[in-house]
Formats: sequence, C-alpha cells, structure tokens
Amino acid sequence: MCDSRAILCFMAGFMLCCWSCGGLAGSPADPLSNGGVDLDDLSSLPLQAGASGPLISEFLAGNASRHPLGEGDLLDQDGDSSDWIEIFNPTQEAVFLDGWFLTDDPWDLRKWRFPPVTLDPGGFLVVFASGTDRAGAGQELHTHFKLDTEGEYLALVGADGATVRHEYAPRYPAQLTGVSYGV
Ligand SMILES: [Ca+2]
Repeated sequence: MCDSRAILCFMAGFMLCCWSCGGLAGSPADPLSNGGVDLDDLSSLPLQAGASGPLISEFLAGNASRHPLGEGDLLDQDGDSSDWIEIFNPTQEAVFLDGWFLTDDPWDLRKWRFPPVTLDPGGFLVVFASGTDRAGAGQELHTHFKLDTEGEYLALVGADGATVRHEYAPRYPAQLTGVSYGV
C-alpha cells in the first residue's frame, strides 16, 4: 500500500508540494511496479520538451489522514483530511495556470477556476478538493467540489474553459480509502 512517500513543501504564495505518494503496487500510479509508488516512479517521468502540458498526476478521493500523521498522510491547513488533486507539469516550460479550471462535471468545464499561480517545469501543485472554495492570494487552493469515492469525472481544463487538457473519463474507478490514484 503506501510504502514510501516524500513530501517537500514550500510556500510561494500558495502551497506547492512535491512528493511521491501512495498507491497500489502495480497500479497506474506505480509506473515502475517496484512495490509501491515512490520517488523512483517520479524520476521515471522525465521532463519532456514536447509534452503537451500539465496533467492531473494523482488524486486522493478518500483521504483518511489523521494525527499522528503517518508517512504520506496529508491534512489541509484546517487540519481536515480533505480530498486532494495533484497537478504536475511534465514540460520544460513554466505554465501560468491563471484561468485554468478543475471540474468533476463533464457538462460544466468551468466549475472551479485557478487563481494566478505558476507551475514550474517539473513542478507539482496540490489543490484540496474540500468543498470550501479557496483561491485567494496566499491561500491554500481548495475547490468547491469534493471527489466521490464511488468514481466520477475529473478533468483539468485550459483557460479557454473548453479545452480538456487531461481527464479521467467517463469516470475514475471506485477508490479505496487512503489510496491515491493517478497516471
Ligand atoms: Ca464530486
């Protein structure tokens, strides 16, 4: 299960987190299939000059983190075990996400809008899917929707509000509590 995680957090107006995080061995989140998701899996995702852009690299729909925090557990700034969505930039160029969107509804691609935030080359950004809607300067990012453990649509949409840049469609599969899922 969650056998190896590393979290390196820094503040740059918003909380940006770089990590490798839990998943089932051999799962889509474990490209090297070496017994779990770890930094080796991340390093297998080299920056690509021709990569199309940011993607939803991982998400956790059934966050059961609690104190004392175990390896890879994550709580939001309120101490709540909110769902989370990790965005990864596999390209060699920084991407300005201002005006991009996250959605859990294929009929509403403009559901939650990113504030002005830059995703560095090879960088990660965590957005909590807590239902509390936070996108102000210096705040943790929180969507106003939550993730369904039974599975649902999830997509990253470009600033035109129409171009789906990455999606789990028609829906991601049912999720296990405490086990993240991703590409
Ligand atoms: Ca939802």
